[in-house]
Amino acid sequence: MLPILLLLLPALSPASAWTPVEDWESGNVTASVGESGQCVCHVYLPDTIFPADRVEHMQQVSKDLILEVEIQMNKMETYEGKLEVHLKELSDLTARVAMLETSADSYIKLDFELLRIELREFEALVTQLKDSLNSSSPMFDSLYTEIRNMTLIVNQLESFDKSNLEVIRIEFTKLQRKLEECQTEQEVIKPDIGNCNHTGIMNISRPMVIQVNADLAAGYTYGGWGKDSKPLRGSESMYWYSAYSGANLRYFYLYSNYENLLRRSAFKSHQMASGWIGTGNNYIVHNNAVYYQINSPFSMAKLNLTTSGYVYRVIPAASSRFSYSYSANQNLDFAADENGLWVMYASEESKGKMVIAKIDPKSFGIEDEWNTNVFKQLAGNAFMACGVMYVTRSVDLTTEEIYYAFDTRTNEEKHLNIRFPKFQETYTNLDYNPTDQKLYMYNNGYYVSYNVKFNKE
Ligand SMILES: *[C@@H]1O[C@H](CO)[C@@H](O)[C@H](O)[C@H]1NC(C)=O
Ligand SMILES: *[C@@H]1O[C@H](CO)[C@@H](O)[C@H](O)[C@H]1NC(C)=O
Ligand SMILES: *[C@@H]1O[C@H](CO)[C@@H](O)[C@H](O)[C@H]1NC(C)=O
Ligand SMILES: *[C@@H]1O[C@H](CO)[C@@H](O)[C@H](O)[C@H]1NC(C)=O
Ligand SMILES: *[C@@H]1O[C@H](CO)[C@@H](O)[C@H](O)[C@H]1NC(C)=O
Ligand SMILES: CC(=O)N[C@H]1CO[C@H](CO)[C@@H](O)[C@@H]1O
Repeated sequence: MLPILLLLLPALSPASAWTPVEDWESGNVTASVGESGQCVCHVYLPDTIFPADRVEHMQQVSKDLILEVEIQMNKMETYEGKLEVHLKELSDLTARVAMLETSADSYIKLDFELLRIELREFEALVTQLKDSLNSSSPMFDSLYTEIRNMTLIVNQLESFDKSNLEVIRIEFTKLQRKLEECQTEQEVIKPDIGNCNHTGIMNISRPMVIQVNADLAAGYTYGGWGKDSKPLRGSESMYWYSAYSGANLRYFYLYSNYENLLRRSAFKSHQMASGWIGTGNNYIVHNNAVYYQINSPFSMAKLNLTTSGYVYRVIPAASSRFSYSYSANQNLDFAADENGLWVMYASEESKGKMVIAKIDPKSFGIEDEWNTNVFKQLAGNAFMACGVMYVTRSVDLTTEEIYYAFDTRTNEEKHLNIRFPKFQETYTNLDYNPTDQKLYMYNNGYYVSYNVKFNKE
């Protein structure tokens, strides 16, 4: 398992919304809450010079590995179907524990080159993040220094003592868990889920950049990720992801929870059947079904993830001539909010202006439609929240703005300029999720999310 760095940026909510976090477990990974409410995590690396310390480290490592074995065993109970895979993991771990226990000098096989590549990626990620947000936050500086230091230490370790690398891996894992915890806490205290008693979006937080896509492919810039907007009971913590090197939907992955998303450990991967490959990347998951566009015939498609069955519905008026500005083929944009399921498109009749259509999930037909005055081709993307369509466009390489809103409840349109920073310039999927009031963006290969602040007046 390779370490995953997770960067948590300041949340929109004020500092008061955060509960201070105690020092982390053994103390070598600590997390604290910074001045502006952000999560600051520090990793202290072990001293690599004194072999005397090593014994102590080894004891800790053994404990951690035994803990891991326990975790693996719990997993086995939960995922009976994956028993075989976990048994293998378990025997690997057991072998490693046994090795550590019998000899402090034992060699633990780890791929230094991979670790170095991973560290270089982290460094590039932090640099990019820092540049794109033009931030002078001390959090970036300290992260940057820590990654640099870790790179140096990895280089030293390779020639010094390979077993210490395992300690670093564990430190990484702890850091990752700590950051996940910060994230979870933030989710737990999110107020007002499902409440539409407000006058619309007031502001969007800074982006939370989670990590590069699960295919680890920088070229997979066409995709999406997020959560089911109306999850089945028991699937509330499920995440989904799909991406490809072209504007197609070919594979779809489901993760039982956030941790497994980070570990790239999908519990289900679905290959789209022949004839049902999707186009554009404006798909969503709603009530355990994927809603997406197909081009033959040009129509809305639904993949029921429970049964793996497909159906489609043609929208006669919809045109395949109008796409959003960041990507071709994005003709049907699906969305789900507190009020249900939607699809946004443009038609010849509307002269390329966006039409909002409400989908009846039972019949998978259109039950109502609204014409708007916003040209689809000028928009970057669009999403629905509380029955209002919000449309985005680019301001510059690092800034996006919501510039238009159409309220289907009142038929009123509004011009807005709610600006928010982007991590990377382009994106192919942006959707609001009513279950956590977050925006999920697939930002040029990276998972990015935002908190949404509504105007309560
Ligand atoms: C970054 O911020 C500084 C002030 O904090 C400003 O002077 C500079 O122009 C900004 N750079 C960009 C590229 O926005
Ligand atoms: C990184 O290393 C430098 C010098 O080697 C040291 O001064 C600094 O405290 C280290 N920083 C962290 C965060 O470990
Ligand atoms: C909506 O919010 C306003 C002001 O916050 C409050 O006066 C009103 O009672 C609320 N209405 C409902 C239905 O909750
Ligand atoms: C809106 O959010 C941005 C971050 O995206 C933040 O810098 C700004 O202060 C916020 N504005 C208001 C009025 O809350
Ligand atoms: C998926 O199929 C199951 C079994 O037929 C059905 O109960 C469920 O409603 C379907 N889901 C959707 C979203 O169509
Ligand atoms: C609590 C704990 O394990 N602290 C250790 C952190 O790492 C240093 C060496 O870098 C040890 O001396 C501490 O005991």
